[in-house]
Order: sequence, then C-alpha cells, then structure tokens
Amino acid sequence: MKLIGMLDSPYVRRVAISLKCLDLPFEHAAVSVFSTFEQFQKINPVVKAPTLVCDNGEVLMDSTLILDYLEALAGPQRSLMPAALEPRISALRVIGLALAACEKSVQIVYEKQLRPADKQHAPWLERVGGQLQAAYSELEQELHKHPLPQDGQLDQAGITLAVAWGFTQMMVADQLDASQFPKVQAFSAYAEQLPAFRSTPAL
Ligand SMILES: N[C@@H](CCC(=O)N[C@@H](CS)C(=O)NCC(=O)O)C(=O)O
Repeated sequence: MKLIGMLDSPYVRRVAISLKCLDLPFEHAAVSVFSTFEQFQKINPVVKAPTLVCDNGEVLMDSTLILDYLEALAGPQRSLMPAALEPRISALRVIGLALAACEKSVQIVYEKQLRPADKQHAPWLERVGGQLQAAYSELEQELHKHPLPQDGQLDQAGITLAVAWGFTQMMVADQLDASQFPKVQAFSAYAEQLPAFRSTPAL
C-alpha cells in the first residue's frame, strides 16, 4: 500500500507513524496538495492528504478512516487503541482534542498564508486562536488526570497528541505560551525521540 502526502501535514504524519507502530509495510510518496496539486489530483481527484492507495487499488482518505482500516488490517493484537471501555474513552478524548488542535492550527496557517493580507478576517483568527488554546488546555488537564505511558510503546492517543503539538509548534508557535502546557510538552518531547517519530520527521 502507498501513503500519499507530505509529512509536514500532521494528518499524514500520524498515519505514517501509526503504520510503523503497527508494523505494516508501506511505501510513502511525498506528493504535496499545494506544489504538486495536479500530480495529487491524478491519484485522488479530491486532493486530500493523507490519501492511502490500498493493495487492491482502492483509494482511502481522512486519517481517522485510514487508521480504522489499518487497525483492522493489523488485527487486535497489534492495535494502538485500548480495548477496555474506560481507557478507550480517555484515548478517544485525547485524540479528538489533538485533532481539533491540528484543525485549528491548519485553519490559522491557511488564513495567514493562503489569503491576501487585506482579506484576512481578524475576528475569525481570534476565534480559531481561542479554540486552539482551549484544545491544549483541555489536553493538559487530560494528561494530569490520565498520564500517558512513557514505556517505549506508543498508542494512538500518544501519537496524535505529540504529532499535533509538533505541528502547532512548527507552524503557529506564536499563538500559544508553551509553558502553560508542561505535560503536553514533556510527553511530546518524549515521543519525538522514539524511533517511529525520529524516522518520520515533519520536515
Ligand atoms: N480530517 C482530515 C483532514 C485532512 C486535511 O485537511 N489535510 C490537509 C493537509 S494538512 C489537506 O488535504 N489540505 C488540502 C485541502 O483541504 O484542500 C484528516 O484527518 O485526514
């Protein structure tokens, strides 16, 4: 199977790291939704990263849906999601918050980089910035309540949290005071030095 998309996308990066943690072999094609739009369009006319071309030729998109397929492919023994209900709720909450942080970071990047300066809408940027701040505040509280394990193994909550934080720091660090999120920061620093992260750099 082939993963299409640039690793500077947090969605592509979470899938690439998950593939490694699930021990699933894959090829990666670093095709950009911006600089190589037409090349991307030939693979997926909707031009969404990540795109996964499955071994049977079927084309999947959306990181969470791709991960749903990869989990089924890997089987329950290798799952990155807890099976028991309580820890699963915690994991789903962390993943949801981290994906919201990714989305809000991306919206700020698009607003600032894709719109002409005179067309940028300050109230929208303020709203999205507040939502980004709220997502990381909630994540920080979540890690106080339910610390993520730092035992060399990664689960989907840990992968998505650390990928989100790395992306926000890389693209819109000026939006947040990182010192307000010591647990998020510490867990992300831990994850970034693990082999699956180190071999999948965002840049
Ligand atoms: N919910 C989607 C979001 C994917 C997404 O928005 N990817 C961006 C790249 S970071 C993209 O494809 N942008 C191009 C576009 O939306 O036109 C997911 O989890 O995969």
